[in-house]
Amino acid sequence: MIKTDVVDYIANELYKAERDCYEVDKFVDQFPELNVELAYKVQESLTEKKCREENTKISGRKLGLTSRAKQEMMGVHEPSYGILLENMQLFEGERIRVHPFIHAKIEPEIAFIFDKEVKGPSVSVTDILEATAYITPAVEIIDSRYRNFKFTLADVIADNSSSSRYMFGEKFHQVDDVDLRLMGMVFKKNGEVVATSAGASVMGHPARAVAWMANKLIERGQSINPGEVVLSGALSEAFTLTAGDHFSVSFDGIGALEAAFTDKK
Ligand code: OOG
Ligand code: MG
Repeated sequence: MIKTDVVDYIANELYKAERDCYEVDKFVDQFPELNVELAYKVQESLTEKKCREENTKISGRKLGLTSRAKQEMMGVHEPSYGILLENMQLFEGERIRVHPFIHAKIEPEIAFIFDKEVKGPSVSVTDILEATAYITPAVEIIDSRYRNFKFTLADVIADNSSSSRYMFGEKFHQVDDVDLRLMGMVFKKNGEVVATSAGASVMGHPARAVAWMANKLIERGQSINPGEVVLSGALSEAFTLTAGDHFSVSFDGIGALEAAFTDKK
């Protein structure tokens, strides 16, 4: 197959796996040419297909594998990024149906909401903080399309960094109100503390992860746009979720967010 065919083939396989809720084998074995660069092309093709088929549009971006906890859990030691679409957003208070998921997990994150454009290639932590309108607690539901949630860096990038759904708090906070590095985090599952962390778990400073992404995006001619939301990447490992589960993430100084799951249709 020629390269553009490989890109479209993989994008299509991943699209169908998500739509029809089944696992696929990772693609690096079948396509040894699948490197990081080609994988971002697959991600773009997949995004275009979803926007077209699902009549939705880009609402922001997400970082992945930005904390040691996540890198060790997944055995992938470099960060990645992905796209968030409008139809992936969930709102606090709604019960989240588990039916569309293959084998979803949930993770605690920080959402940055931008009111200015951020364009690489020399974006710093300060640039990110200056362009941020608000920060707020967030959770991401990830749902790798790969068998047993196992992948290489290129595979996970092609699969839009495992993204599935996201939710962020409706109470917004100024970045100056907190020290993002020292900001403590407590993650609870069904009332029990399952993880604790602090902002610095994400690349030393959560805004550093966002700056890293902005500097990568420009290689593809892209930037963070005003109005977009960016998820920092999880501050702890991710947790399996099933119907009936209830999760809460609380951050020092910026409040909490809750997510409850149901098997009701
Ligand atoms: C890849 C996506 C990781 C995060 O926050 O670290 C991610 C995965 O673990 O499936 O979203
Ligand atoms: Mg995540």
